[in-house]
Amino acid sequence: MTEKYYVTTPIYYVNDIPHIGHAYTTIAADILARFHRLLGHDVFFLTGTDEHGQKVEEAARKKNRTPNEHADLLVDNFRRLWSKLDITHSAFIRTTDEEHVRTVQGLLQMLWDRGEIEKRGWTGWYCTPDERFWNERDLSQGKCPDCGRPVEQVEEENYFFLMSKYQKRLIEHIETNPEFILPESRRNEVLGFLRTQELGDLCISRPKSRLSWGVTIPFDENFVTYVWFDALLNYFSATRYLSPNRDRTLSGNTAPYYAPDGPFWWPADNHLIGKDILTTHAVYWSTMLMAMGLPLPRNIFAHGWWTVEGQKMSKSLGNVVDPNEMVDRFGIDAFRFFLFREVPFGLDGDFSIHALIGRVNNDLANDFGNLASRVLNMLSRYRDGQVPSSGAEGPREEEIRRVATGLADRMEEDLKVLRFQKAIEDAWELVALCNKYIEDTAPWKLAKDEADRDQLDTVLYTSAEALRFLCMHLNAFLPVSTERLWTQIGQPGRLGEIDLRKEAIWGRLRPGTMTEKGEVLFPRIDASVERKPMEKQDSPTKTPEDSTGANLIEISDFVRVELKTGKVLFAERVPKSKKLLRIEVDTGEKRQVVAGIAEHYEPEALVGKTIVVVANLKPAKLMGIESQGMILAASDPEGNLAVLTTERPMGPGARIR
Ligand code: ME8
Repeated sequence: MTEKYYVTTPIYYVNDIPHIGHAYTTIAADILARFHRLLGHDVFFLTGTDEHGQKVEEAARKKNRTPNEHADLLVDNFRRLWSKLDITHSAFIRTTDEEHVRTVQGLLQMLWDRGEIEKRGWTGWYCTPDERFWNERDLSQGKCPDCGRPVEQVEEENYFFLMSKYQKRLIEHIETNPEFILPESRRNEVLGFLRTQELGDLCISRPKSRLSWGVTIPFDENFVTYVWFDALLNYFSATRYLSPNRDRTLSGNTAPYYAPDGPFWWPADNHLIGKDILTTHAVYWSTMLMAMGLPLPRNIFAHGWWTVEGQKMSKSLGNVVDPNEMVDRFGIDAFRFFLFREVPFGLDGDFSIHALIGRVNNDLANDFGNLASRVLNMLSRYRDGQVPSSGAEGPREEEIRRVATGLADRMEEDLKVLRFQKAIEDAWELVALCNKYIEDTAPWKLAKDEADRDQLDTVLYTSAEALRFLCMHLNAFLPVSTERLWTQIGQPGRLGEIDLRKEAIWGRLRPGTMTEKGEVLFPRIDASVERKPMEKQDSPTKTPEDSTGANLIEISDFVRVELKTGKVLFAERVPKSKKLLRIEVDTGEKRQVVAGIAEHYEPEALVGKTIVVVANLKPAKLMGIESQGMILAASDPEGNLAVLTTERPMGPGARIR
């Protein structure tokens, strides 16, 4: 029987505009899905959107839409992005799907009938943005312990899933299944929490008087289901109506949606999530499955978070990385490759255009791309594009063959525990080996002497066969360029559809195969003409090449300058100076600044104004007076000068970006 492989991403809040974080998890799942398909496994790759709950309800209300209309409009942001990134998901689930809603209700009814759910009165605290309840003791200085935002007190009757009784079993499961939660640091984190704190029961309902946008509780229509309880069930419900129906037992399945024996696809092999939602998956979801009598997933992997040039990504900072833009500028493969080559999966990473360009130019253009174009050029020049039969092989060729044929096993081992970076490095060992091989054997010299014809054939065959191996093994990471290279080296059909185990046999490259030089696989990016990162485009038609490239700084250079608003408290002329004023200013803290504006401003005229101060300038002495910062002013060629102020009243100490 064919091995099955079921991988999931979180279902993303439909409200969000997709960003690099969403793309990261989804591309990770795509790499795994593609790799498993090449290994001949039956793959179910699920992604989708989380559409119920307060956030969607509120956002829809603000736009004068029903929550349904709102979700229908926004879901396409995700669908379009996945198509643009060439994501190969098998299904896209929406929690508003009728089948999902029925599954949730079926399972709730089953848990209620089994006594796994209880109704209780409850007083506690609620964090609206996080949609989570907290007990008094959970709060951190009276605020939400997770996000730090204010919480509101609530008193109401609700339904509770009796999660606490599974605490011991969950600890045992994590202890006996070392790969259940990865990476290990996250596993230890969950274990630490479970061993030291008492697990409470989980409130899984919301009264409709407070929230109506959700799945109605089947045994009490005054309540809807807590959005997380509904959302987590997607991983199971999808197997009932969205999975590839690969065997008859599934397509002919008439069992009720909540049938506890589970279909072929359950349990999932990898639930990929960000570290922010580990507790909901490792604890809520696992105990829910225990109560339902379903097996637990093989693995939950919590990856790290991306910051952008050292800063948290946020709308207010305007530094949100839009994957659409990255693909437009650099292409699918460069973006994918950077994300998984740069940072080990599981750790936090920092995104910058500078680093991305570095990776593309070094690893893709210099290493892999250069190897490909060298080999194709030599085949064209010395053998009219035809792959020759290999001559005698020596130790060098044997080494390449050994590394190439061991690659599938090594990469499979790496990807079992989601070591994407290591898998890429494994393939790069072959890239580096081949580049060195070409340097050492110098085919351009061999080509000069007919007596070396056999040896040249060996070098050409070995390098071309190695390219074929690289295409196959890197396809999951670089789907677009390897597919192209596959055609360039004369291979028939689609690379993405091969059976890796059958094809990864050394010598299957047929002598006589016609190759074509084609275009450069990974053109180098000229960093000097690339736009400043995260810079907003002035007009949609403006291209990076429009910029002169002169005098550009990176955003990372700019953000090092701390600009703040400052309220002028006092100003006076500096004795014996025509130009300088000493100004006392409140920038959140009091400081003095010496500024060369005395010819343009009377000191009194400045008092009370809100000006702009460079707040992190090293102090310097001017005419013996220490200046703790600098005031921004505009000056023109006519010699006019105007101190910058804010367009609207602002308090002192506000950050300027
Ligand atoms: O939490 N770096 O949805 P969500 C890396 N609907 N990954 C990031 C990231 C960042 N800066 N920001 C977000 C939800 N992510 C729930 C999930 S599942 C049953 C319900 C990624 O839209 C990461 O995968 O907030 C994270 O877990 C996910 O986006 C959260 O997406």
